[in-house]
Amino acid sequence: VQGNYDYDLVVIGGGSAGLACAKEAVQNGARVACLDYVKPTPIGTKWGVGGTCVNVGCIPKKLMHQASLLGEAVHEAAAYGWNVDDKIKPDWSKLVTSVQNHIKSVNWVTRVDLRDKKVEYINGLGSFVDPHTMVAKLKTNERTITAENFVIAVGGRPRYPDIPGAVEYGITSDDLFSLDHEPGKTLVVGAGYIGLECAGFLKGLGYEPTVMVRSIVLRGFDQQMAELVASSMDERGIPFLRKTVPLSVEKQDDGKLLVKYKNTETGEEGEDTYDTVLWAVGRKGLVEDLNLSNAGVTTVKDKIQVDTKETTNVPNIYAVGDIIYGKPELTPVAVLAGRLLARRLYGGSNQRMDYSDVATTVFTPLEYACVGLSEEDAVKQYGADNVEVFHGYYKPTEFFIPQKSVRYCYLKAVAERSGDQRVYGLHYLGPVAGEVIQGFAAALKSGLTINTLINTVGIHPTTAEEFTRLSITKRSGLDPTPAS
Ligand code: FAD
Ligand code: NA7
Repeated sequence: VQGNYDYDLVVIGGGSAGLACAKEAVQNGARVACLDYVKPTPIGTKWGVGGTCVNVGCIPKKLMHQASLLGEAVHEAAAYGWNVDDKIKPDWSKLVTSVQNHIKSVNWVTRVDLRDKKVEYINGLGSFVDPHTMVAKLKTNERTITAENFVIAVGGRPRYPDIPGAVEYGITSDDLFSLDHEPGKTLVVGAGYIGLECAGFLKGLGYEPTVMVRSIVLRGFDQQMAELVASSMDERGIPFLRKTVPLSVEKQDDGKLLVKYKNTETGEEGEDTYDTVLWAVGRKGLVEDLNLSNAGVTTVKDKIQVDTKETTNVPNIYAVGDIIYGKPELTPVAVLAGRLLARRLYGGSNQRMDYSDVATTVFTPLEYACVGLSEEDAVKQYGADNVEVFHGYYKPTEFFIPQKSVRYCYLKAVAERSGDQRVYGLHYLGPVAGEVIQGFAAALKSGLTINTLINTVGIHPTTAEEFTRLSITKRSGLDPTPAS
């Protein structure tokens, strides 16, 4: 297999997908190099190996979310009898330092792991010369590398809107987790999960976020659940500017940012000043630097289309992770797809990645997790007459003493209406949502039915047990609020 190439496999991108693929390929006997290169953001933020998840994604996000939940918990603790100062304030720079120290330790462990596993790590920006040749731009020079196979795992980076002042004065999630000053009053533009999560923890940390929503909240998610997430945030004092787009950002003499915006329905214009403007308007795939045309790889917008074996239109070039077109952009998806690809290439496996029924969580102050189909997708796929939705509001026991709002604690199971009542989708809004849904995801993949669900004995008192108590259907019109 080794032929005349420098490597059997070169992986471009040392993030969730690339690292998993490179390590697995080496374990299956391949000679592998992994390129990773991070271009600094417009304000100069940069980071080490490991990709988005570790450096500017899941990990720092979850830590800041946790910091925000802890603040909430301290306030609740008083109601539970703890003598705590209710004027507690977070120290942003301490938080950032702790988060960044953790990230640096993960970067270090990643480098050591690559060395131990004998993956050659090249800190260079890769671009194709032909289907078997790549040039890596290193700090001071260039290196030409040849390989039998290439895996493109370059991921994506946040977009900036095309309006005056966006790049000069705005930041993105790439900057937020290492910001050297308090964000203060923040305009979060974009209502995808990243925008909502950032707004959520900023509020919990005592800042004043506002979310600007162009059209709908959490596109792609179940819209009833999405609106409940938004309402629960609104109730916590996070305003939503609906049907609004930004027009420009200017820096005033006092250093504050003047944002002009427009309501897309009424045409009415408005403005306000903020300390920080955070763009969370989606992400673009990093295809530009790859010179894909030299290798003959075609793109769809800024993504790469692959077949069910993650092969691009060029037979020796594959793609995995966020860069592929039309698949969930999530770390565990990237990791598993990368690993399975390496096993197929070098381990004699035939197993393909199953991108369906991937569970996910939105880490807003009240978390939302789901697996399977949204209600609207189930209706689209099977027809309204063939779908039964079981739902209920519930009251987490631990919410009572601190008198937390139980208004938005809600869950539903979207199922087949007749027959075995196979469950198509589960949706949960409440505490520790990811922990609640993860196990149900395995059940759903194993063909969970409503009958099995309601005959499962719950763990009391938990919120997850509410799934075993679902009895009210939407179709019945009965009130899904609990009596007490
Ligand atoms: P990446 O991790 O982005 O890695 C790609 C790497 O390739 C990067 O280091 C990049 O700089 C490098 N690269 C790019 N071009 C080149 C080149 N030409 N040469 C060399 N190197 C190159 N997912 C979850 O599952 N759960 C979450 O809670 C979650 N939260 C998130 C929160 C935020 C704020 C963000 C931004 C993302 C979040 N994600 C989450 C998504 C998750 O981070 C991504 O799905 C995952 O990182 C994708 O992995 P990847 O390997 O495809 O790409
Ligand atoms: P998403 O989920 O793509 O959401 C982007 C949000 O930003 C969404 O609400 C968009 O509204 C909004 N948007 C997009 N462009 C603009 C402009 N120009 N002005 C105002 N608002 C805008 O991105 P995330 O950053 O949350 O997540 C990134 C990816 O990670 C996502 O694809 C996930 O799959 C994983 P819209 O609904 O389009 O009107």
